Amino acid sequence: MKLKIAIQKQGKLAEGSTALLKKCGIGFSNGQGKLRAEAEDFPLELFFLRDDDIPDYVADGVADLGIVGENILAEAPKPVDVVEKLGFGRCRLSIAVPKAFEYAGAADLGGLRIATSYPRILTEFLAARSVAAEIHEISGSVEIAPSIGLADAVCDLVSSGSTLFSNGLREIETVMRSESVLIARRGLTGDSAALLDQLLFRIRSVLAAERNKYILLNAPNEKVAEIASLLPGIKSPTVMPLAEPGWVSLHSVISEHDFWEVVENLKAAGAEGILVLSIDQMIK
Ligand code: PRT
Ligand code: ZN
Repeated sequence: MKLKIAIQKQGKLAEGSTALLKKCGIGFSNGQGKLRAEAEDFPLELFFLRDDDIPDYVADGVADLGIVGENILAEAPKPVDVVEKLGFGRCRLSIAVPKAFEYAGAADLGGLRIATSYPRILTEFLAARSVAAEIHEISGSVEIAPSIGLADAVCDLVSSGSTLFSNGLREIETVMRSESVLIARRGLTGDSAALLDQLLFRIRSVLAAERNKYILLNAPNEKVAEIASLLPGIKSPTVMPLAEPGWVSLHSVISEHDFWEVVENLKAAGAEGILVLSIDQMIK
C-alpha cells in the first residue's frame, strides 16, 4: 500500500515541494523528463505534473495528495480537502495599471480592459465592488498586455514585484493572497488515512521548526528572572550554570515572527553572547 502525491514538475512550486518532502526524510530521484518516482524511505509514489492539473488528479482519485497554490484552487475549485498550509510559494494576485494611470479607488477600474489568467477570481472581486470592467483571459505573459495595447490593466500573480516594475506597471489592488497547500482526496480511510497522518506529523514538525529559532545566551544571575520572562519558549527556558561564578546560560525556542524584537529586548535586559540557531525538526 502506497500513498500517491502529485507535485509540480517544473516551476515556482517544484523546488519547495521537493525540499519539504526531503526535510520529512523522504528521498526520491526526479530526473529530467521523469513523470513518476517511488520514494525511498516512505510508502509514497510521486507524480510530477503541471500545477493546474494537480487538483483534478486528486479529485479524480488518481493521486491521494497534491501540493498546489491556493490561487489555482480559488480559480478552479475542485472537490478536494485542503489539509495544511505549507508556507512556501507565497504570492498575491494583484491588479496593476501603467505607472501614469491615476487611481483613486475600485470605481476607476470601470470600463477598463483587464488582462488576466484568473477570470473567475477577478470577476468576483469586481462584482463585490459593483465595478463593470471587461475581462480578457490570456494564459501567459499577462504583464505585456498593456504595452502591446491588448489591455488597460492586468490582474496577475506578484511576488517580488519586479516583473510589474520592469513592465512599467504599478500595483493598485490586492485581490487575493496565496501560498502552497497540501490537498487530499476526499474520504481517505484505512491505511491511506493512517499514512497521511504519518506524513502530516512530519510536515508539521518541519513547518514548526522553520517558524522557530533556537536561542542561547549568557546572563548574570540577577537578570535571569527578567530575561526568562522575555523568552516564551516551548515550556520555560533551560538554565545552566557557566564556569564563571554568577553567570548562567539560558536556552530557549523563540518564534521567527517576533525574533528581532525579542533579541533587542534581551540585549537591553543584559543578555550577552546571544546565539541563534535554526531547528531541523520540532516535535509537538
Ligand atoms: O508549467 P506549470 O503549469 O506547472 O507552471 P506555471 O507556469 O503555470 O506556474 P508557475 O511555476 O509560474 O507558478 C506555480 C505557482 O507558484 C502559482 O500557481 C503560484 O501559486 C505560485 N507562485 C508564487 C507564483 C509566483 N510566486 C510568481 N511570482 N506563480 C507565478 N509567479 C509569476 C507571475 O505570474 C509573474 O509572471 O512570476 C512573475 C512575477 O514575479 P515577481 O517576483 O517579478 O513579482
Ligand atoms: Zn500552470
